[in-house]
Amino acid sequence: MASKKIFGIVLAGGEGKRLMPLTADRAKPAVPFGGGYRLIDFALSNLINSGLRQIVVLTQYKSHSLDRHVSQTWRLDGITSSYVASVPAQQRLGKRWFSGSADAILQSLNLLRDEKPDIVVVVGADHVYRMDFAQMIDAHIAAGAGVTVAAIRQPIALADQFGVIELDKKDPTRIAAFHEKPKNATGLADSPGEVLASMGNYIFDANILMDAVIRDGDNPESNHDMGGDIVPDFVSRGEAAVYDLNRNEVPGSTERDRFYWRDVGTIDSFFDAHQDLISALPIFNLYNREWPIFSQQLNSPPAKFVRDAKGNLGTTIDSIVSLGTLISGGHLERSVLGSWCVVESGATVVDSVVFERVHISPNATVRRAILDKEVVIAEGASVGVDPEADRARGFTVTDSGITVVGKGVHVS
Ligand code: ADQ
Repeated sequence: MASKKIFGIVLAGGEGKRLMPLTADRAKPAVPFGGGYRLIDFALSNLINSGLRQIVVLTQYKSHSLDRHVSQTWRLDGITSSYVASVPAQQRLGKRWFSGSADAILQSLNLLRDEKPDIVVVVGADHVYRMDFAQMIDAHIAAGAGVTVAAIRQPIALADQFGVIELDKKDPTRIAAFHEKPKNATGLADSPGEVLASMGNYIFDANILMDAVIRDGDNPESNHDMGGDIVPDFVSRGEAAVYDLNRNEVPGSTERDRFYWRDVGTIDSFFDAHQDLISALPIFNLYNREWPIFSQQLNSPPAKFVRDAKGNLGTTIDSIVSLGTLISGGHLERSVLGSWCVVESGATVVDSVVFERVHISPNATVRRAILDKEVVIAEGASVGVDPEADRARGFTVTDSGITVVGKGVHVS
């Protein structure tokens, strides 16, 4: 990889409908995660830690908070040619927005023509994981394929959310068939309960990618989607290689989180991924200093845990608490709290994900809930205790019983 010029494209225009109401007025890659992060920070940290220094983030849907986050947080050194730039849809090819992820690249070809890279790394922005793309680039160069697709084994029950890869029997480094979100997937020969899923991360030689999206743009039958159209086209010509995440070695990874990768596209998977962060032996370790996950550096005081005014103790266990948050005589358990929250005397927050600037008043109860930013829970009120009552109040409640309270709502 050393002698090649590498360019990164982060596809960040997805709407994230299944994460509503968390995506009611922010793009999915801008959804807060793990207290102080946004989802896009994982993809960007991986690219930066892999040595990439020219990265664009293609945005479209409700991109204001995403643009602000990228421009405020991802400022690389101004005296080099390093950058992470957020590029909004600009209608460069007529009066239309991006009609799919491949169209987003087609409409941004000026960026590739300006930079003239040898290799382009195209990644999604919605996943929690660690990955060294330098190793994947080396594998791509060695394979000599048109595209290399990153892959990981996933439970067959999730096959309809992913591109499912069938390997060539003679040459298992090549992809023989690719089914985008199949209804009836076949399990792997050595593990019938699993499929090999595309991670939505691709490596292309730059000129091959440019030709592919231009050809795709001329095809009236195409949906202009990387996974649905571009990758299958390479596969049909025998030009797609696979890179299994289990070949990737990330410094500082633990046995538990070495191959961790989660698509947090639904409320349940978003909630579960938070639970993966908070146990004493986390399934995903945020404390790996050799492969840091970067995010916004808040100019805020540390979190503080105090007795309430009457001297009642609060307790906090198996939780993550972000800067600026104050726990005063409340009880916090198996929860993730964002910055500048307050949990008051006698309040209980258990199995929950709380975004920034949320106020939980005395004697309130929050259980199995996700509270978006600036939610206020009134004194003695409860959320997540009675799913039917929560639905009746207009909150989203998943089949598994997670209640989601949208931004700024006052719960009494
Ligand atoms: P999905 O994530 O369902 O599947 P898609 O909705 O196209 O596919 O999103 C892929 C990425 O592109 C996301 O990061 C999204 O934000 C972004 N994106 C979507 N539409 C966009 C647009 N118009 N402009 C810019 N960015 C856009 C994909 C692959 C599957 C693979 C899964 C892995 O298609 O094959 O298995 O990712 O999660």
